[in-house]
Amino acid sequence: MTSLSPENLSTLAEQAIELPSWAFGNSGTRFRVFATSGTPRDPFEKIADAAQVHHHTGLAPSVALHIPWDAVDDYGALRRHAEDHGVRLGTVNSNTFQDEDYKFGALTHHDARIRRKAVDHHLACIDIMDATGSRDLKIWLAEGSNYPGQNDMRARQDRLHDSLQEIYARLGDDQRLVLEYKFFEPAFYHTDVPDWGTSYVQVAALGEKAMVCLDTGHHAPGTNIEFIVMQLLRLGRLGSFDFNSRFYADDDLIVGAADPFQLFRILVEVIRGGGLNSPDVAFMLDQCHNIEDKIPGQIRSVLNVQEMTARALLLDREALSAAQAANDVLAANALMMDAFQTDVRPQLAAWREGRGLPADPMAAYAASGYAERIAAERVGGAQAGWGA
Ligand code: PSV
Ligand code: MN
Repeated sequence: MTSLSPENLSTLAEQAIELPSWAFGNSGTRFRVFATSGTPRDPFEKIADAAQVHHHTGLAPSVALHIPWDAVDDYGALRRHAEDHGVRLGTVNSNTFQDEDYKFGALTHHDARIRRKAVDHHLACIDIMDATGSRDLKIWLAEGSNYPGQNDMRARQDRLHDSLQEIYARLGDDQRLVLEYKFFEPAFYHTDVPDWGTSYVQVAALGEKAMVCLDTGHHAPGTNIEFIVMQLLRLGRLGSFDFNSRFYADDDLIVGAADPFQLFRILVEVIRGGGLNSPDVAFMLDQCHNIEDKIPGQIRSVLNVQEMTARALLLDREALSAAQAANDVLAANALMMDAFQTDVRPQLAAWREGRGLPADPMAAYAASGYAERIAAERVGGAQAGWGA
């Protein structure tokens, strides 16, 4: 059986996956949000929970914030709190989808007052990034229309460009803007940033510090996502991943759970394009845990990414190039499948132990007593939820 080389293992040792603060709050569907005992009541408790994931896996050294869900009076204190827990604050996500004013758009709105408010929100997010030491501002827009004729789609692209330009101009030298696309929802007829091409066109018009964010859940069924990964890496504009799984729409399920082979294929292209452990490409999760426990859900997620990265590293690229050059279709495909079908879990468990981490992070967390402790301690107050 093929095994991971020392070089593969040192690559894996560098891997870092950012966690979303909102994964630790309650979430659900439009039918029901189920509360869980021990759910954080504020951003400080969310970060303490995220630190548990890093503690047991060594894979998740940073936590993304969502503003205003994670708004606090003192961001310096939040930063120190994260550092005290062995993690740091990462990407700041803006939010222009939960305010009455944004019913018909935010950065694209035809009303200059509303556009101003939306741009100002992003400038305030950059102020927060200055205080938290965050590098990336992630923008996902809930903008579009439901009915043909409702909007002037062309004018909205122009206004989007103007708004983004103003936000971009405020970025510091070491800061970036990543623009996320999504093909539908909450608008259903047209979406202002529906696909990687539109996101690419918009960020390319801004400058080098603007990149595309690829959320794996934001494509139509059957989309070849690894092709998009290849193309964005080729263009030097793949800024970040929001990893998750989908069966139907934007399900936000555990990455690698629905289709591990797709995750493997994506990671093969990431490695091929030089995007693994590259400062240009941030690995993040964008998930919610509606029915499963949240901290173990996040532990499972980062382990899934690690396992599929390990399998992708096993791909014999020299043999693959030779098979491709010889038009040996079946040999080329067999090489992909050999790597994908290799169970790396025993080797990763032993390697983890050798680095002072638990062989089985899921079991280690379960045995730690943390879940029982937060359930007992976090009594009273309002539990955080997706949207608060
Ligand atoms: C909404 O679709 C969404 O899931 C986007 O993917 C964002 O990244 C996330 O919410 C947080 O705003
Ligand atoms: Mn996302």
